Amino acid sequence: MFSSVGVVGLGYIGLPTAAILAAQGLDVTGVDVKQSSVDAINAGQVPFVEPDLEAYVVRAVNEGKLRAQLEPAPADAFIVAVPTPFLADKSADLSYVESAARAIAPHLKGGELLVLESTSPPGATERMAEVIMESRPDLSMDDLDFAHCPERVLPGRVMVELVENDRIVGGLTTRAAERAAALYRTFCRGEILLTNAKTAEMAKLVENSFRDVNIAFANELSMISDKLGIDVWELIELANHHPRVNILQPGPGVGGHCIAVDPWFIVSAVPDEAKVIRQAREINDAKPGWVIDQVTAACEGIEEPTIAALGLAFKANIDDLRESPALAITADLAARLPRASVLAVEPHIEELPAKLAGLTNVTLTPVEEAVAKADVIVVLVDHNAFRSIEPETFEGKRLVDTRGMFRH
Ligand code: SAJ
Repeated sequence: MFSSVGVVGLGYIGLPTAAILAAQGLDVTGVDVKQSSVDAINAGQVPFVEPDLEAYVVRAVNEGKLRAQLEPAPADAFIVAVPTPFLADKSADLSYVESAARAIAPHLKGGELLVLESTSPPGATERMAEVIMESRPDLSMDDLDFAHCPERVLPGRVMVELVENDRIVGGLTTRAAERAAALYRTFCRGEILLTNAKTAEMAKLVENSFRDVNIAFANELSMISDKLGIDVWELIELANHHPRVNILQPGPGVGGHCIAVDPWFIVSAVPDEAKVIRQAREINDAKPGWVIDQVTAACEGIEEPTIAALGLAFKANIDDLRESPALAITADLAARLPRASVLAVEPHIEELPAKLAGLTNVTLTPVEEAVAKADVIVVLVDHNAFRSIEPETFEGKRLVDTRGMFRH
């Protein structure tokens, strides 16, 4: 079957996949364009935080089953796990996928399986095949197998979910899907579901769009409820007693690198049809602006307000600040209200991120001190660390609670 695999892109998904394949006894070549990542991995180090991953990498490297390098080497199968960001017009940037394909092409002999794992717009697997065929006119499509197998793991639980989650495998041909399923079966104990490549690409995008649309509904309800003078949290709690209703929670906007990005790939592929999906993105993207307006209004009449911003992460109980609406709101408030003093509270970090460090009116402050000093408190993340705050501490202060943590 497969005795060697090349994994291109050694990030949050590629490195764990490479390490778990190596643990099954396969010879794995990990490829990354970043020399520092290559060096770190060959020294048994992991350049980011992920529980248990380092132990896998150390073992694989020591046993000679995993080595990292800048260029691909011949292998029975290749997995491409490179970033797919979006461009200014919100369409997917496939340039990393294309350059990975060009790097792999010279090493193909015929008979290889090529899997795209990166979250991709419909048609991306076909595009990857096209790029390979352009580089290797001596090979035909029948000589190679192309499939898409989207990742679905949750950061922080990657090594567990890689093994336990069900996987969708979509082939450009049935043979490709079956071969890709055989490769993933070496380590995956979940169900492996076979389909075509385009459906697999869409399945991943649809999962995250489903969540985005439902969060947008909750966010819209929070703005409607504010106008009508009712408590949105109570409203949702009551409505959710219906056996077929399950409304999500409003917040300051949608962050992270998946849910706020993936729906755009659908919108840019089918702009005329993807109306709800686009509208949901727009509602969620507009929510931080609404929160900023609420905090600005709460500061009215106070000449030099002290604002406590509780939470900077993109969701509760993590330290990940990427695409965080809480971080964007805090930065915008500090810029919009230069006479205000903004006390940023984030128990999971030790120093302010670059986006805030350059602002003279923002200081990273412990929660008790920030709440005690503040005129206005804005709750941006529902970290467990904030649950111990006594509601009496808020007396005499103005509160904008985007997470509904302190409603009573
Ligand atoms: N959020 C709300 N209200 C809610 C739920 C979430 O405002 O009721 C906000 C969060 O605060 C956060 C954002 O949405 O800012 C996204 O958080 P999340 O927990 O919904 O999702 P992610 O981005 O951590 O992970 C998602 C997951 N996808 C789904 O649940 C369909 C995860 O399983 C995927 O693996 C991941 O995207 C991915 O990599 O695509």
